[in-house]
Amino acid sequence: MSDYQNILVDEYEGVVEITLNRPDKFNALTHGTAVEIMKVIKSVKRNPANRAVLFTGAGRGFCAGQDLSEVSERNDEFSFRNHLQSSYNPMVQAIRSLEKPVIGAINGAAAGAGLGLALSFDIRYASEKAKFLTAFIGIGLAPDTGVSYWLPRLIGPARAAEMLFTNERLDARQALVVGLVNKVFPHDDFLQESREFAKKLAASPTLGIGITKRALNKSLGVTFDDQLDYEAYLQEITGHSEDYQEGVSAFREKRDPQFKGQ
Ligand code: LHQ
Repeated sequence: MSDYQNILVDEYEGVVEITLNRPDKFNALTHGTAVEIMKVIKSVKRNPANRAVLFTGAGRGFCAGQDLSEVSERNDEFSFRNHLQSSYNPMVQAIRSLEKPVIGAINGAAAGAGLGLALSFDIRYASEKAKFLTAFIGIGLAPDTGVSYWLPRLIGPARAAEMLFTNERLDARQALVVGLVNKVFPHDDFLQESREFAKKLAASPTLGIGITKRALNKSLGVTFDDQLDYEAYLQEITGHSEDYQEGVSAFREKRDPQFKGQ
């Protein structure tokens, strides 16, 4: 997985690390970046050796959203709808539906569609230098890239409205308090902490995590009773997995389990 123009891709111990790599533009998004991210996610989906994904950004920013130097060059025929439906929507859909853990190591500002990208991850670790802003209203836009879906679910509708209406910036500590990020670390430590966490997840029962992700995704739009049925259906899958056999054997034999992800 090399030869990308907008991202760097590294692999270690079951983890695929994707670094947004346009640091002079705070890793602002383009169609090309979205296409490259989708290619990597597709490849991760197919490769059983890839058992976790870690996203981060090069330089001072995580991702400043749409590259505004790119859109300003477009003419009146430019369709926002088509752009979103061909770029950022399938990108965050691919991440969300990937049945493997996706972690964000948020190094700096996450804004606009870059916030949407960050919110599509399962878990976010942040540097003390991270900051979070919706940015859309700052240029007269409404939210896109899933921000109006995840933000109220993560921080509540009134807090989401405040961030969206006012373009308020949350620093990493504030983001932790409201539930936008899972953990905050000093900047010098946060990437290593995020990598260790990704490696730990990559050595976990990947099938079980994938099915868990499927259950969590489903829970966002169904009743309690329907979710109970869905859980029972899904447990039929994990209950016949190799990792379940290994987990129970290891428990009985009082040893650490060796999960293969199957
Ligand atoms: C940038 C950007 C950027 C290019 C910083 N583009 N260069 C979807 C579909 C179609 C169209 C429109 O939009 C969308 C969805 C969206 O994502 S809308 C939201 C677009 N994003 C923004 O409005 C965010 C704009 N940026 C900012 O608010 C700030 O730059 C943040 C808060 C990200 C960082 O602030 P600072 O730490 O003060 O850094 P800075 O402002 O000095 O920026 C650093 C450099 O990055 C600077 O370049 P320069 O050459 O002057 O050093 C910026 O021009 C560049 N940059 N965002 N989106």
